[in-house]
Formats: sequence, C-alpha cells, structure tokens
Amino acid sequence: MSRARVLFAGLALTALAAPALADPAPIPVMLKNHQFSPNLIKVPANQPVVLKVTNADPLAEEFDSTPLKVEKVIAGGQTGLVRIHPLRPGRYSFMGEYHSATAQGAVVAQ
Ligand SMILES: [Cu+2]
Repeated sequence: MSRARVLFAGLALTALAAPALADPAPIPVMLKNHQFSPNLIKVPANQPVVLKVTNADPLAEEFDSTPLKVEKVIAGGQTGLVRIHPLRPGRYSFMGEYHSATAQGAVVAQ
C-alpha cells in the first residue's frame, strides 16, 4: 500500500469505531397507561446515556425534563430515543408533559 492508502485505511477504521463509543446501549423504558416503567432509572454517572422509550399508549406523549435538558415527543405506539448528556451523580426528574399527573419518573446517576 502507498503511504496515502495506509493513512486512508486508518481513517476509515476510526470512522467505524466512533459511533460505537458515542452511542451507548439504549436502556428500555416503557410508557403505558401514562406511567413510566421503570420510573426510577439508574444510569452510570459521567457518561452519555440513551433511553429507548416505547410509548404503548395510543396518545402522543412528550418526554420532558428541565434538569436533563430534554424534550422529545413520541407518537402513540412509537418508540423514540432520548439522548442524555453525561451526568454528575444525582437525581434528575422527568415527566410525560401531556399526562404529568401520572407520568412521572427520575434518572438516578451514580
Ligand atoms: Cu415540554
């Protein structure tokens, strides 16, 4: 291989490896009868986290959290990925904004 080809091969490998680091395994969360399950989600601190939220209700819901700086609408019967930036240890509440009387939960980073 020429020097240029070796360099290109190295870059290609880097590009393939990067998404695995940036995209952690999603944590499944179910929303049914306007309640999250689990409603207490333990995650590792200081690293990015992805929640895979399945809305099993027929109505849309908005996963909303001011402390997590997240807002995501998930249509009825659909699944959405909620990406959370690395967190310091602590408790971060979230809710389903459209049904907040019952749709409440928290992420606990530790
Ligand atoms: Cu909102």
